[in-house]
Amino acid sequence: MSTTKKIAISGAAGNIAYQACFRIAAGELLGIDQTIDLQLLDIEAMLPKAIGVKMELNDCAFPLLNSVNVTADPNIAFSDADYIFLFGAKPRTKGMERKDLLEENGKIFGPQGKAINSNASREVRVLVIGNPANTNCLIAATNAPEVNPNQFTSMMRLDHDRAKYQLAKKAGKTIASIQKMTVWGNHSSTQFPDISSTIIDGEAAKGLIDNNWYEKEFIPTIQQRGAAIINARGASSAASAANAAIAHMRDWIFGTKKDDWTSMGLLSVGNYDIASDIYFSFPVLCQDSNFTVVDNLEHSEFARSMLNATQSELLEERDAVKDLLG
Ligand code: NAX
Repeated sequence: MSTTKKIAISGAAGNIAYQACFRIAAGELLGIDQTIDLQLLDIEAMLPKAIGVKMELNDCAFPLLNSVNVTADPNIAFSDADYIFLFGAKPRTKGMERKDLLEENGKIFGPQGKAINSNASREVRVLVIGNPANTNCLIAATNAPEVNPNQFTSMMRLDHDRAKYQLAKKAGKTIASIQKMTVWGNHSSTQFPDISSTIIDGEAAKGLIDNNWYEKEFIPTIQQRGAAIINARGASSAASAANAAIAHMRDWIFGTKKDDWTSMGLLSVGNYDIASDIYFSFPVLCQDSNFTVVDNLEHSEFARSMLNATQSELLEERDAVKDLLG
């Protein structure tokens, strides 16, 4: 058994964290030989609820769970943290414009970036889930100048997994038969779920799947899936989001599967002619807590227009929060 790892979770009293904490404590992130300390962060008003989560975690008597600490101070929550899940964010309320949401949440992620910069392990890996996740990630990373921006990523894995399921269902194949799915861009309705390089049971998906279904049904279904879940459940995705967050971090740490890749929001440095200095989702290969962008994929004219649309939205988001960037 190696040294205990410290995992910080913000938004600990919220819905996704409630689905994630127990699975992480059971060993689903780092494996059954790794002890962990959980460092739970929420706002002062939500601490009683977060303490309730801690009580339940203790009641599970998880053999790997060394300690659980609850705090409203990000400096304490991120202290020596090896892995950080930033779920905590303000929800969009009635009448709130997208710009207001960006500003409200930007105010959370700037100070949290600074707290990571001052307190977290130098090897920390940070996953931003709280929306608007890509731009919150940019804010957090730019406020942590002593941490490599590649140690910050934003979550696109739920979109990626949603796309795999819809494609497998359409093709009448298993999920395991789908490889090399990509979701590009922003975690929003402009995202571009792309099957041009996807393989189904060893064959190119494009040759098996009707293009009209792909463009007219598949893409909008993935783009709108979050809203469809809210309509069905009366609440936003929680268990599937927690599952995606764990899968994202696990692949980042331990590596993507052979002959496959995943989708992650990461700092663009101009790959595929995407503007730099936005957190944009690309196909990535992961190994030993690092990633590399999959290069040399071809884009049709249609694909390029989809990439441009999601890039434009991220550039607008970046402009809207420019005062909050470190
Ligand atoms: P909840 O509203 O249930 O929980 C959010 C929690 O964050 C609350 O307990 C709140 O008090 C806390 N919080 C607010 N400000 C905080 C701060 N400054 N520091 C620490 N905690 C703070 O939301 P939940 O359903 O758990 O969703 C969390 C976030 O994930 C939301 O922003 C949501 O939009 C986003 N999502 C992102 C997804 C993605 O794929 N990137 C998918 C799922 C989800 O919609």
